[in-house]
Amino acid sequence: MVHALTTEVYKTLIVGPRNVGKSSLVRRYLLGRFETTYTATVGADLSVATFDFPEGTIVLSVVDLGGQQTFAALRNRFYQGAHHVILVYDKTDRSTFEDIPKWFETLTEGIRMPSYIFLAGSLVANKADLKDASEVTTEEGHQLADLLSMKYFETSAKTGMNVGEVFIHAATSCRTRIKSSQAEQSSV
Ligand SMILES: Nc1nc2c(ncn2[C@@H]2O[C@H](COP(=O)(O)OP(=O)(O)OP(=O)(O)O)[C@@H](O)[C@H]2O)c(=O)[nH]1
Ligand SMILES: [Mg+2]
Repeated sequence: MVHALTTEVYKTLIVGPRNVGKSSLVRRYLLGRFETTYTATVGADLSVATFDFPEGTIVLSVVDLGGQQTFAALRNRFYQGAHHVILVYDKTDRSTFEDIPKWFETLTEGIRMPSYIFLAGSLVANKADLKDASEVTTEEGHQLADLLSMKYFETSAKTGMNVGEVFIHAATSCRTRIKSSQAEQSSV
């Protein structure tokens, strides 16, 4: 039997405009179900995902932030110290895609990472199951992700498409980013 050698704890934020499906992605990943009715997240919902890798366990604390404008000040209080962000837009609502650079800017200011660590993140185009309603192309999504140095995913909280991949990437990228920046630090 293989015992985990280490347990590392990281914090990821799931952020983006209201109604894009952030809570639905978390619910799909952690509970394996989907709800069609929209219940806005009031403030923040906190949950934990655990990953057992051969190298050890990663505990990811997931901070799901309500996207409504009224929560802007409150959201800022959760940003600091995050290791990773999952930035979500709705592929069927172009205005949410156009808002992403503004969200990214607010996040990078709010997180206040030490200068030697880059913000690791993913750009997620959700509601990809609604193919006929798509208002943003895959190519546009990729281009924006490249511009922001984020990894691009197309997901559906409804079908579960790519949802596991997003959270596993969050866990593993926290580890590799932190490890490589520590190595760089110690080699200076
Ligand atoms: N078809 C489809 N609908 C989705 C998907 N993800 C979420 N929805 C629907 O979109 C609506 C909003 O989902 P939420 O997960 O509450 O959105 P949110 O981003 O958490 O919203 P706030 O908490 O207000 O920021 C709900 O009615 C969901 O059922 C998806 O992948 N496909
Ligand atoms: Mg929500």
